[in-house]
Amino acid sequence: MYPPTRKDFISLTLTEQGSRSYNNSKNWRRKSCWRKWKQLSRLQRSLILFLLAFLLVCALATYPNLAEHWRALTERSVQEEWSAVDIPELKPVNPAVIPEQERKIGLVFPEPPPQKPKKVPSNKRGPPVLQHRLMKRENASETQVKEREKEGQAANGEDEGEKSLVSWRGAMIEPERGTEPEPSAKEEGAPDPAAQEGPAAAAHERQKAVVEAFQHAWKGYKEFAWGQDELKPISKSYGTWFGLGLTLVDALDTMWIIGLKEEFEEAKRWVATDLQFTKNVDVNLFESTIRILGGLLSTYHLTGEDIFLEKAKDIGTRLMPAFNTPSKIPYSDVNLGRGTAHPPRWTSDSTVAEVTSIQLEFRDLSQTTGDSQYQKVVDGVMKHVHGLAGKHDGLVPMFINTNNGQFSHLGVFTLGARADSYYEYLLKQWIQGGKKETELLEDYVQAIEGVKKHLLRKSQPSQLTFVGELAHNNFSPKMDHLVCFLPGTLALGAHHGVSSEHMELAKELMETCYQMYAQIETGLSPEIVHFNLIPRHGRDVEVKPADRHNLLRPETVESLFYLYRFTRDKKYQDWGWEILQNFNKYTRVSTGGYTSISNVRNPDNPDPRDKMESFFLGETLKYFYLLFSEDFDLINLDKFVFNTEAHPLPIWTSS
Ligand code: DMJ
Repeated sequence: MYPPTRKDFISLTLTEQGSRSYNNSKNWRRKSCWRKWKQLSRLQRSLILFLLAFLLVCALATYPNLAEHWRALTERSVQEEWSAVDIPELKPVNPAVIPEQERKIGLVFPEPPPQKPKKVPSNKRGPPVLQHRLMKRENASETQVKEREKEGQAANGEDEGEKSLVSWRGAMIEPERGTEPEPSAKEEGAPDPAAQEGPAAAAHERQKAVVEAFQHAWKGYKEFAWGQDELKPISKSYGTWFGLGLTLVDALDTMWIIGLKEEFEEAKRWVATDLQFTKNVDVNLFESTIRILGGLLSTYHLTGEDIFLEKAKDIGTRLMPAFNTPSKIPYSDVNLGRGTAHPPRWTSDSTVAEVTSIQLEFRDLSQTTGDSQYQKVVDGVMKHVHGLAGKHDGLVPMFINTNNGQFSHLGVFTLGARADSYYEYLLKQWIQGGKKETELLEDYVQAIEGVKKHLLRKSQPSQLTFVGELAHNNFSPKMDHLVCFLPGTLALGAHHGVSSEHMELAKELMETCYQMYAQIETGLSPEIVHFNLIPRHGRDVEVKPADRHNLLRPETVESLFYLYRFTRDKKYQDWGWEILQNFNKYTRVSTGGYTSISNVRNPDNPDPRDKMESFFLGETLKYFYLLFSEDFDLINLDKFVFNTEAHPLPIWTSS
């Protein structure tokens, strides 16, 4: 709200006469100065002239500092304006924020030193592919350690080229860390690294930017939320959901994959000593399965370190009471310490996506431990759902009753919240199990046919293919950002031989998901969009006020990763790069961490929400890193399948 306009003001009218007398007085002042100058002695005049000349020489000699100082002063005042309206500091780091001055003077950060080969420690286990991966990662880590040492020097002012802070839209910007200065965003006319140094080099630079982003996020977590569930980066505090160090556990395998060995080791120590599942605490079965159980299992498979399997087995066993229901469809909540489970207070329903997206993890736990009880309960759920009435050409409702085992709230179909990962896990279980469980594949293929028949439409004016929703036969052009997992899943299915048509649909939907970012003012997607169906009216993507938030979700980046892996079309990397830059512009908090925001449509005030979801480290940054990787063996998609929280689990080679 603007304050009411004040009406009391003074009016000044300069008449002809008035303006003439103003000119006269100016002339008079000039003449009187000259008279005074003439009245001075020669010595006095010489002294004054010498002094002026001296000041001029000093000013010229210190010109850059003065300019810098002046710029800092003016920009600080912009920043103060921001703090006056209570906007927290956001610190971009990507190309778009390289200080103009540094770009002009051609500040170049030194290249990383050549890597020294390092021996694989003998205590690491796992299949040869993992050992090979381990070796590569350790070599990379060494390079990164050296880079970090250099960064340390730079931070201590030992690097000559470093400049102190400048600001951008009220955000404090520090000198670049760990990456060479990147060019600015394209619209600002800066060159693209791809054009300068070739595609491979560009991808490498982009990966370094992801590692830097992770380190920045981790810095905030470590400082203000260590061992807690979620960082609140603005208030420099933390949020508690389950009290199980959710962010730390979710991020373990990301650190391993991107080569942050020191950070990984420190987190591992926390897992070994502080991660206890004996607490009297209610946890959500689905969330704790995909994030904690999935995170621990994948870290075990990547590292071969027993502590992760021990912890996985502990939590897996403690989650088992959820399946003690009349229908064997699990309750949503489990008390880990007490060994009791219950549905939400207001209903005996569970969410369909939740009860059908815990299978990869429980099945893997059985395969890895040799104890079949975990697989048995989740396979039972899938068998039951396979035979249920109430589906619509393979599409499932969003709720299922834990007493009678029937779908409830019939007639509403979405690929978004509450149903999304049901479809994802049909395909992925089939892949995980070595493509033998044909019922899973049949259900998946039928469901995609259902999507095509009932939910696909084209938007206006750009003819973007999107997935809407169906409520009692009424179509709604609403699409959650969550649905953007679908292009990646379709591409994965096509890669595994499901149907080449699926790849074509994947490409179309990928374009749509990208446009959900590109058509928005901040370049970041809202949580939900509504597509325009009316010709010659407005733009493709509409956003309702309640849907303008962005929670740092991964789905679009995830799909970009799959699409790049399978097509090798660089445009998917470029799209991802744009998105990463926009996360850095609008969600990065200077003191550490990234925050979800409330308004993607307002670049001047995206309205930070003060929460960094654990999936930002578990998924979003991991998929960014993999998207920019040219090493297609890094989490080989013929050997691993990602759970819905981006934790890679091995595909079974025999069963
Ligand atoms: C994650 O926890 C998982 O990807 C889940 O499947 C959906 N929601 C979040 C990310 O958006």
